[in-house]
Amino acid sequence: MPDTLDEAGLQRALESAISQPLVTHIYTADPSAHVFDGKIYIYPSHDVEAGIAFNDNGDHFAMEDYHVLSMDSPDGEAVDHGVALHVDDVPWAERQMWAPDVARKDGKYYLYFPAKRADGIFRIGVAVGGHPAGPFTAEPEPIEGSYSIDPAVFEDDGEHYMYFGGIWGGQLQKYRDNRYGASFEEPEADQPALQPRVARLSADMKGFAEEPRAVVILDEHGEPLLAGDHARRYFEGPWMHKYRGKYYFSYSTGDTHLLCYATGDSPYGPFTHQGTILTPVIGWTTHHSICEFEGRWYLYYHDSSLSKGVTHLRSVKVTELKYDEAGRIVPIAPYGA
Ligand code: FUB
Repeated sequence: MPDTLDEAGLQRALESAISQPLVTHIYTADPSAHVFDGKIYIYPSHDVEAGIAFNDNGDHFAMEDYHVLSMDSPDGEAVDHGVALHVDDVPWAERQMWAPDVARKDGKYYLYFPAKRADGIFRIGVAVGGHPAGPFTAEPEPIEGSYSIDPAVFEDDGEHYMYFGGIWGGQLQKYRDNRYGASFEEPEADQPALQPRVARLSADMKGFAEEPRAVVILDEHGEPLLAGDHARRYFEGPWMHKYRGKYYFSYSTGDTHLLCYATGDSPYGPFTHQGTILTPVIGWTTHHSICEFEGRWYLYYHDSSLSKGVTHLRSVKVTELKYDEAGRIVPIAPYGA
């Protein structure tokens, strides 16, 4: 359900929505949810109207700062803790503070965020704070070796892994073997799709401990998904969680507007595509996180229902996520079956 609904279709979708925005006083998107000390903290993008026309480069996503939300439970009230980091306080960044994430280590909180430098290239930065709601102080330089967008950090056995990357406006197609090439583009449809990246973080959480590796997503025959397989190939918005000992890598398919997932036996993959988590929402983008709270699982996601379909003015929502006996995620239809 991209942003092509007529007024009647929009109205029907709004009335059948399975959940409501967590907050309505600001627009929020790209929610990364974590439980710290029994409380849920949500790290969203903060959408704003900058008056820039829609384009495939994503220039209309002109966000300038981050707000942190917290909730005592998934059906509780969401509290906005105010500005946690502003682009003016990031020495290397000029604009477009896109989807962030946070990790905790040794009592400190690390906010990871993509932003564009003055030359228009996305890099990923880190800012450090003493409280999950911030404020955060940015490091003077972006993470060495980082590129593209959508960092998502996952802790496993005391190590932290950052997944990242997004195509089109997210610039992932401009990189091969971690090197930028102005002439690089998406592969042809019959070639393997572009792959997200993963890198283990250094002990101080401020850098990569290794060169980023490609995250391979396989089809049911054990072959890498192809670039032309738009309903299954990776586009942006990675997330990792672990359920019953398996690693679940989930992501957005971008131009086919699905959240889907693939499973594997290691945080590095490979992962085998399994199916859909969330069918299309109102608005072009779809982006999520998955977190466990008191033994139940929740999907944090966004749509553009509050703005009546304006694709860069989105609102974060939450709904319960269920698995079947075999560990398959039960697909969710955001506006009912
Ligand atoms: O919010 C800006 C971009 O839109 C994010 O980085 C993408 O994942 C998409 O949701």
